[in-house]
Amino acid sequence: MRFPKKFLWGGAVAANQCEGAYLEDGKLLSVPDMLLGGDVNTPRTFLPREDATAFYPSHEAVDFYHRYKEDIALLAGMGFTCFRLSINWVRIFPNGDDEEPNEAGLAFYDAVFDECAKYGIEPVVTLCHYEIPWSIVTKYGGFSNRDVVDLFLKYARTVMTRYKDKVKYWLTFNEINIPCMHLGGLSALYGLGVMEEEDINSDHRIPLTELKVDKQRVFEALHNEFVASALTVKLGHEINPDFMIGNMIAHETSYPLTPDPKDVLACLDVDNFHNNFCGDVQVRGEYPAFMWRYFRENGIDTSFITEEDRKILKEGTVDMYTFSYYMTNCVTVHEDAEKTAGNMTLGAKNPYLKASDWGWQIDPDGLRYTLNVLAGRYPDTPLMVVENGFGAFDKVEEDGSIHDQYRIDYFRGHIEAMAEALQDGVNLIGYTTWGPIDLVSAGTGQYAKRYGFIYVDRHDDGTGDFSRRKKDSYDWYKKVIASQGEDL
Ligand code: BGP
Repeated sequence: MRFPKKFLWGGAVAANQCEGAYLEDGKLLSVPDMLLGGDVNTPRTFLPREDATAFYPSHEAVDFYHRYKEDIALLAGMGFTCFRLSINWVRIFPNGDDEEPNEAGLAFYDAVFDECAKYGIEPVVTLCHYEIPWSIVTKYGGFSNRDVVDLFLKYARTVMTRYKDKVKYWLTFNEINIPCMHLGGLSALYGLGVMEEEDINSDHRIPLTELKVDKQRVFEALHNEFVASALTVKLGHEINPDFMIGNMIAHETSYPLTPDPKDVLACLDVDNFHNNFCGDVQVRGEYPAFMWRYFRENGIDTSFITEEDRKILKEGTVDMYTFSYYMTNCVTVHEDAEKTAGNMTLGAKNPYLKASDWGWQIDPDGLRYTLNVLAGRYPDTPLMVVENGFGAFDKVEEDGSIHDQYRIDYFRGHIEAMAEALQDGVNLIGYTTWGPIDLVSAGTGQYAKRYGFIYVDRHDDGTGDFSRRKKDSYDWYKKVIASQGEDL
């Protein structure tokens, strides 16, 4: 058998990208609800005040909120043994600081988890997949305010207690390292809920790439998230010692573009700053040495990293390292190198790789490499790939079929790479593809960038009836799961 018997097979979504129902049953606004959709070349835009005529993709998304039964049945049809989804913090604490949780929100996730249980699907729950309550941004200044750590813990305690017998796998913050990959506004706002007053109160649309951001504040906010994550791990184990609680890193694997030692060193720096910084804090429980150098050289005042917090980080290390993997990038000091569009950042173009329509370079071998590197760095920590997928324009044929061979090819390569990594001895416990059902893209806000095995009839011009249909990749993934990765 190529994959272990207990290997978790499934897919991953985020509440803000699939649920819709953005003001139903007591829910209030979260960060993504304030963002307009962009297109292939235009990033999402922040709009300070709601505009009824504007298109906010998360407001309806793909209507999972009302269609979760149909959707989970479709996922079960592929043989999923796990399903990664996030709890939308604002459904539970609509203002972020409410005294009591919102029962309607809690009841919704009870129903979702019960539906999963019906099919023997293990939920893998992200506590915060960019869904920071909007009032936490405006009233508290996001995670740069230490009080928000307590608000998050109250939320974590509420849901972990409520679902302690329904959910075993938990992830604290989605892609906690994105503020390091891109020190600009999108990641500070998405990841940390940090935005300057002036931008919050502006009266015009602001492209996310243009949001102002103060570096010192970003590192303080990120530190508070580390502390919140570590305290959540501790708390979770008190609630149920069987919980497996992980971090979640947007793993940006990089290669030096040339054998120039300067490129090799530049690549080392990128790897350390983008990946290993957050990984080390959450797996090893301490800030790595290279970060102290970075802080020193960049004039960051580190007095916010107190002795007490360092103890908390040590006591709250994660049970598993989970990560997203879509592409790889090259790093070079040579300025004439051709650039490519990375997930959140710009890298140099790898001449050996093809790219998606969004410029994401496809690299299955890089996944085997990444898994081996991570297993070497964190030998005692199980790994899980919790996002991997191919965003593409899909075409519905006249007879309703969708021939997404490119997606099958992408997954085949990456599953092959995981099988190889298992042979290498890597402790890999599961795999969830990104967006098993089409949803709204996080980076562009588009419906057109589709990831699913299941197509959703919904488009960026607001048309479509939300109906679902299977793509060719649906039966293919079903076969892969049924054969434990044997039949690719
Ligand atoms: C990751 C996010 C997801 C998801 C994915 C694909 O960064 O965790 O939320 O959206 O990327 O990105 P995009 O939607 O921009 O194609």
